[in-house]
Amino acid sequence: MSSTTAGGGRGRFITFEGGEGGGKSTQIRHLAAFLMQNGHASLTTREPGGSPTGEKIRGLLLDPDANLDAMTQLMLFCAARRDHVVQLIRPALAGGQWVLCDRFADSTRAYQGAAGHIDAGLVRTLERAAIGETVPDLTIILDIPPETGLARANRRRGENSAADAFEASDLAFHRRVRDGYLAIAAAEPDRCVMVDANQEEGAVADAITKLCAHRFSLRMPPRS
Ligand code: Z5A
Repeated sequence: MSSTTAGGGRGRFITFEGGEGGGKSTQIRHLAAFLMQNGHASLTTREPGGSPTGEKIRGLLLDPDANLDAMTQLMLFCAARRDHVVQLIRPALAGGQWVLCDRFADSTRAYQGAAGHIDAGLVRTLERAAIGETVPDLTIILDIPPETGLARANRRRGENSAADAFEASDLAFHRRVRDGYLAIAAAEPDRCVMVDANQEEGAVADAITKLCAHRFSLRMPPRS
């Protein structure tokens, strides 16, 4: 988690979503810099994790030896999210910070719901219990073919380190995750915007900068 100084006014809540290796962390860094140029302090955080207790739960969730079934994962993700929202996200937004979160409730819909085959109604009930009114102002879904995203993630991890519990899932699982995100974007077009992540890093950053400048009336950087 990292944070810059508060700039006053109401904070905005922006979440980054998508399959493995889409470049969420990379793009969050670009957006935080752009927001800073516009005088908006931001808090960068992630799920699972973000709060001290959430990070402890993250250790359990990503442990490849834990062998958790999708229902156990669902409950742990929601417990971690509740703590994250209460301890970190709400106070930051109330203090005027913009919160940039690497994954949030849509990850649960896509991974445990669409890919893990848990009933969508149950996923949404637990989502509401976990987040209440703390719904993102904007969700950026970085869309990438799973083969490409997994190859990026493998390169970053290196050949000698073990995949986490989700990276180790088969390609069919990652395809269902992508389909899940496509369905979320189609169902909530005001909140969710799909961005093509299968392009060069700078091109993805430009697309996100333009999107946020338009959505939140921010100044575009001068052309270099
Ligand atoms: N999960 C879940 O099941 N349910 C939930 O409710 C939640 C999560 C919240 C968390 O893993 C796992 O938990 C996640 C879903 C599940 N697992 N999966 N799959 P994590 O936090 O360890 O990892 P992640 O969220 O999946 O992040 P990531 O995909 O590993 O990375 P990323 O943030 O999207 O990408 P990145 O780190 O910015 O970039 C990855 C690499 O690609 C890196 O080497 C970059 O330099 C490179 N990169 C970035 N952009 C580009 C472009 N444009 N071109 C080429 N290369 C690039």
